[in-house]
Amino acid sequence: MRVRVVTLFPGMVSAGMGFGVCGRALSAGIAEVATVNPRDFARDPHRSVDDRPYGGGPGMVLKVEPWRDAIRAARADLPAGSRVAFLGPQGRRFDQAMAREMCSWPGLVLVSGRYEGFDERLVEAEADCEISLGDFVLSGGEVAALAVIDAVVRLLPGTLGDEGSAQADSFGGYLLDFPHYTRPEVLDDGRRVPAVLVEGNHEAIRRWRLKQALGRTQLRRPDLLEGRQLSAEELDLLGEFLAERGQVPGDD
Ligand code: 9D3
Repeated sequence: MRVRVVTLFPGMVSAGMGFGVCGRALSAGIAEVATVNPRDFARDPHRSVDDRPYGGGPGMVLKVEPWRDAIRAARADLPAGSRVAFLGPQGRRFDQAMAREMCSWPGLVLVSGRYEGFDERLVEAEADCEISLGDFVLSGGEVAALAVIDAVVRLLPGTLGDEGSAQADSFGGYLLDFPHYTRPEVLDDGRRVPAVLVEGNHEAIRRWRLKQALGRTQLRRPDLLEGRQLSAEELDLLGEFLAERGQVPGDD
């Protein structure tokens, strides 16, 4: 997969690449990430990429021409069927389903804004989609671009070992993870690893993990369970989990 990030701060993007699974995919040639700087497409003597907002108000608005030319240059470098995604707080909330869809695109242009955002006509003319990471305020799109790249690249075939892909799919991917433990079995403060994990009964361990995953999901992210049809075993385990805590679904 080929990715271009259009940004005024290319160093922020390159500094975040090249580590871990993402870094390995880049050096293995599974993904390729480059930056395009709209500053290089500014034509005026001051090389301006932003200007004052029509209608007044604070801050600056990103100008159409240098951004449009940078996006078109990025796009020209990618295969047909590539998409342009703008990053911004008005976008659709990014999720795993979007990451899975994006990893089937041959190329991706991520447009990272700064200041008050883009001239709306640029978005109308150039965007195939708009992505937000959620309801919080970033100072620009670069960190969001890194998050999207990380989520997409780790799904590309050949990027993860068997270990990773198996783990990603534990319990179908619709539950929060179960808690994990490693040595030592007893900490200085006396807290122990749950006995079932030490005893080694694989069926008991599977049921304990599924129960923890269900219980934590119900308590922390009930939205993930809404509209999910739980199996008889899952309902039993969730019931046990909540009973042990003296809680019933919908209690909090
Ligand atoms: C202080 C300016 N805000 C007025 C209410 C609007 C605003 C403009 C530009 C807020 C943030 C930004 C910069 N944000 C991003 O580029 C961004 C972002 C985000 O802020 N939150 C969640 N996801 C994303 S993706 C890109």
